[in-house]
Amino acid sequence: MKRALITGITGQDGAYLAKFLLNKGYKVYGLMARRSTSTTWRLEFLGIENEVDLIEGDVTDLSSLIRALKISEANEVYNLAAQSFVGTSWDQPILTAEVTGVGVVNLLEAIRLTDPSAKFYQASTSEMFGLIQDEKQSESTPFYPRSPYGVAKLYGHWITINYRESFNIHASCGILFNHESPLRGIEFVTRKVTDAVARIKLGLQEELHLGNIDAKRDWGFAGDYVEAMWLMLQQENADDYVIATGETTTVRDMCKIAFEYVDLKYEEYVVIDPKFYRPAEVEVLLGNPAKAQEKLSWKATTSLKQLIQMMVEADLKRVKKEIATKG
Ligand code: NAP
Ligand code: G4F
Repeated sequence: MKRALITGITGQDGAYLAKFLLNKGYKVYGLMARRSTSTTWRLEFLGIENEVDLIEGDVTDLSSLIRALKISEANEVYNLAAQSFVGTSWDQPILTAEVTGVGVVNLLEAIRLTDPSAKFYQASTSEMFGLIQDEKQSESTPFYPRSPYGVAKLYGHWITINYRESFNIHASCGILFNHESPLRGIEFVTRKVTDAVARIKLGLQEELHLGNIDAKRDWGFAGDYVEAMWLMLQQENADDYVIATGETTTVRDMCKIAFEYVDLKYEEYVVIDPKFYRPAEVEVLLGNPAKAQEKLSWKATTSLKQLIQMMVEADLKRVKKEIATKG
């Protein structure tokens, strides 16, 4: 039986990846950071909270990573842990550097010290392209990060490549473009919108305050994207891949899709609030997933419309439940 260790298992991707690997017959371990309240709601949503083994640890604590690797004896290690919200990275740049950047070398060192034959996946990001240097970003597009988060991720990206080249570790980076789902954190724009749409439709909210709605993103479904992570670790040689849909849409048009699904007009509810503008913006992202398609036979299968509808449906269900519970 193959054994996997997932850092960030309580996050959106961690939960979907855990479910995907369980379905493939893996024994799944997850590194879980200690928090004062429970963080397992996503694992519960997918019905797998009792099927994964959770090990307490933190990517900033090397000893806990060594312990987690020894307990799990993982053949595959997926590093999904991060301070992943771009907005917060300007308020907590040092924490972001320590968790999202240095956390990566901690885990690589732990692998080097325990079992260098373990395969490693690093969650790199399209945010590294930032101020884009090519209209369609591919593996050869130069990076130009625009946030402390993007800068920290760039360190994680290059240190992963460096450990592959220095120590022959099977270490791959997935340069994933934005991917969303009903399990997306509420602070990210898609989920903020779909949650607001549900609340407005059910009479609990009147307005939705947003920042730069002219920004464009290449949005896919997280459930599709975790398969690409796994595929990378099944290749004979480690490599880096862009994972994207190849289509880009403005935040404005994404809002339109969400509001129209419940027969509302976004223009009547969205209020532009400079509070949500960023000190430096990534105006547009558009990925070229040709290499993943050719080498991994991977392709995004969920359209933005299907994705947003799935998210609105899930939020309508949640809000209705909330109303019923409150009486
Ligand atoms: P997410 O929902 O924010 O999950 C992040 C996970 O990291 C959570 O489980 C969190 O634990 C954990 N974590 C945070 N700090 C930690 C620490 N110090 N030690 C151990 N664990 C820690 O993020 P996601 O959307 O699933 O993304 C997964 C990864 O892919 C992240 O690295 C993200 O930066 C990257 N990425 C995401 C996207 C995207 O569009 N979703 C695109 C490209 C790359 P708690 O639950 O305790 O907070
Ligand atoms: O949903 P977002 O916060 O995602 P962002 O910044 O693109 O980052 C996400 O994707 C990255 C991959 O490219 C990941 F690496 C990262 O971890 C994260 O998952 O914002 C998307 C866009 C931005 O341009 C933002 O300025 O939406 C714009 N936006 C406009 N109003 C807003 C809002 N974003 C948020 N979060 N909240 C708003 O009110």
